Amino acid sequence: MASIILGAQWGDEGKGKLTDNLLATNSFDICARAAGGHNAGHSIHIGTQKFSFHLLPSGLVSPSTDNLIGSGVVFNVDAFFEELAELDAKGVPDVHKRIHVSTRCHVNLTLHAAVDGLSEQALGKSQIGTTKRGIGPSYSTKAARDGLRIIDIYHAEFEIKLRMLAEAYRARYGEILVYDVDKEIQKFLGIREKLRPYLVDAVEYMRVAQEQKRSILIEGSQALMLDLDYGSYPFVTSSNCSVGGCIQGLALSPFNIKSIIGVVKAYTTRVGGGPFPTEEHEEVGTKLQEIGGEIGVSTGRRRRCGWLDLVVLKHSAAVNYYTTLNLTKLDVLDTFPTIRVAVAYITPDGEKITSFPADLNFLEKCTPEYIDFEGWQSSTQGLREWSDLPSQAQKYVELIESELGIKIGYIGTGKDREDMIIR
Ligand code: 2SA
Ligand code: GDP
Ligand code: MG
Repeated sequence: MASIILGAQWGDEGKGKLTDNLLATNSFDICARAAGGHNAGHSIHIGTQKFSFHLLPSGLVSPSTDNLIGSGVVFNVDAFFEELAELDAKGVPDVHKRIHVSTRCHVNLTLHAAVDGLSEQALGKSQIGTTKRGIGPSYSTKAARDGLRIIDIYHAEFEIKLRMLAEAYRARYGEILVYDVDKEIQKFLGIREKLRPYLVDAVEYMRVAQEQKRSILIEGSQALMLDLDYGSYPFVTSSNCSVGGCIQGLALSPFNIKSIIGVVKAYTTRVGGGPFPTEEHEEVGTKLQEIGGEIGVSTGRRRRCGWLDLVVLKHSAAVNYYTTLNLTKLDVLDTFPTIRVAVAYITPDGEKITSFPADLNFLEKCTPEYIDFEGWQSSTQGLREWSDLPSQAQKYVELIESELGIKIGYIGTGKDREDMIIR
């Protein structure tokens, strides 16, 4: 059976920490990534050790867990070997034996990253604010059927297809595209035998795993509001980071889903451009950013910060059907005298709406309606028991629970693996 961890807002809710916590407390057989690529940044703190996962599943920190990079992921070979080397250096056992990669993954090329940079430049002020890791162009070439899968690296056509792809982009961008196709071809020729031992037919891997009733933890990357179909398009990533993307990217039987855990930060952040109705530009935003340490794990960018938005969360729950939630970073709100929560948006006609509009021009004209919640103003840092939480903090948790109609089963009170209240 599978448990799925999904980001419920705009990412960086603390999916890595929950993955690690669940692996430590429930010992899953397999941890799998279904979509996205090395744009993800999942942080894990175990005592004094810190890990940042980008392409690899966080399950590698758990010595008894097997790990899969599923077919829906776009695969960067340099990131793969760099991250494995980092884990080796940190003394994590048997990482090379415990990671498997689907041969159906599309290859994320240096070419894609170069194109990502140029297409962002061309957008000027309306930039998406991508991680510039070539994720969008990788999924574009995949959808256009020009892409190269890992399995293609082992065939002579790889070189021909890569040259064709490079020529097509050269025709579009001309000399401003800085890219050496020969160098990339040589890199793949040099690395393909090194990569071979990690490759699997992931359809067969998942079929057998499910037939044998192995326990699977799926680590979502990015988040629902960055989902290609249901996020704040076009300010999204190019994969389906919703529950559907997990089924698709891993050939997971929907009948084997045991739980879908939505990870919700106690306030809201987003990195990159795009709408953010509850964003705080002044003192509150800065305070959340500083106390929350809101810095991008992959790019080092400052994250934009604001209050919790229940309209976003209701939209998120309506797509992902969370069975339970993990509210994270509650401790970051400890010193705020007043905590605001958006419960609706007011349209230009004065109408109240509680669903997230598809039309971003219309959304821009809406203003959030808040309730002001009295803060608890005492430390929740590192608390592990529900009964130890100040009663106002309990009420904050219960408010979110009752508004969404979903149980909050896990509450994060610090960055360490153990800083978690389980209810
Ligand atoms: P991309 O690179 O094409 O996927 O970017 C498109 C949008 O998706 C956002 N995005 C992210 N948002 C939050 N966290 C992500 N991972 C890193 C982290 C990000 C970082 O954990 O901090 O280090 O900056 C992530 N990856 C993609 C991105 O900001 C664009 O809005
Ligand atoms: P992910 O992409 O969803 O895995 O999240 P990131 O790792 O990008 O960002 C979450 C940040 O918050 C990381 O620095 C975590 O160590 C930290 N974090 C996670 N949960 C908590 C929590 O409950 N409290 C605090 N203070 N930090 C947390
Ligand atoms: Mg992150």
